[in-house]
Amino acid sequence: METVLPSGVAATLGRARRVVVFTGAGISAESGVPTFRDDLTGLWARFDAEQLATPEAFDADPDLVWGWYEWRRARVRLARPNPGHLATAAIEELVPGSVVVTQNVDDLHERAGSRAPIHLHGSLFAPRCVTEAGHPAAFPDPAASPTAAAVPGADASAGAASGDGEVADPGDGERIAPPRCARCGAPVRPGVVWFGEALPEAALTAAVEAAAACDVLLTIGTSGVVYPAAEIPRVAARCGATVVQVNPRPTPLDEICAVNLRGSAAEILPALVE
Ligand code: BJW
Repeated sequence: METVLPSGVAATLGRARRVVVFTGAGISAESGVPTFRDDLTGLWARFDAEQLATPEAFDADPDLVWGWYEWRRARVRLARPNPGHLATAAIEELVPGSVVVTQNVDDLHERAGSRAPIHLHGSLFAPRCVTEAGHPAAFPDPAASPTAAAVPGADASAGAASGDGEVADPGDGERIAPPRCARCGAPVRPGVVWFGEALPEAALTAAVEAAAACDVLLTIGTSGVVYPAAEIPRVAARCGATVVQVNPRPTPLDEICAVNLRGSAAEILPALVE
């Protein structure tokens, strides 16, 4: 494959009318949010995400799973958008027909200024009760708002790489009992999509439609192994879009990408919008 520099991709972006920026955990890594499959420190060293991120795990040990999500939510609140998130928002400014599709459950795209990112796997900030009605639940603590304004120390414009707060080491697996739904008394669960659960239909449909209609899809910081999300770049490629990947390591998506930029999102994405 010919070597394409970020400047070549920048020119392609400059000509594009519709861009999809498809992101995974890697884009938030430099904000201090651990990825799922390549971080052998902290939380992920002790717990297997593919075991804990399941309805079965919550049924078996709700306090362990709720405690794990509370730790993650606290960590995200202290994190700040990094230059990769900010460059993603800049791409939306550059190409008005852009759509951000994220697998991430953090709110760093929003805090970086992205308009309405499509969250395929839900949000850490949208707990709901476990019943079919899924009543939205309040956060257990009033300070836990997802918005930048409510996040102490969060300053999207600064683009700092990581937050400056301390979050207790998660390795202890602190158990926290999930709160009860104010409306029906059922336990509250995290508002995320666990393995074996359907993705939110409207989000998935919007993501597939955007991928099918775009000229360029950037796939950023995802291992590309979790379906159906991993179909999104493949849909774009099948429909004739130029697919560009930003990732320090190879992934199964390499084969469908016209360009593979090996490196970190926080370093490479800003170079695409300079
Ligand atoms: C950097 C970087 C830096 C590092 N810069 N890059 C087809 C085939 C096989 C299996 C399936 C299939 N279809 C469905 C399945 C089953 C399953 C699945 O995909 N399993 C596979 C793992 C085998 N899928 C499901 O169960 C889905 N549901 C479903 O299919 O339902 C069917 C159904 C229909 C109707 C009714 C009922 C059911 C649901 C999937 C839900 C995934 N949920 C999670 C957890 C969310 C909540 C939480 O956060 O706890 O989502 S799992 C986890 O993986 C999370 C992520 O969004 C997702 C993807 O991970 P991601 O973002 O790619 O992170 P990593 O860590 O894997 O990769 C990070 C990358 O960044 C690496 O490549 C690094 O190199 C890179 N990186 N630093 C740039 N600085």
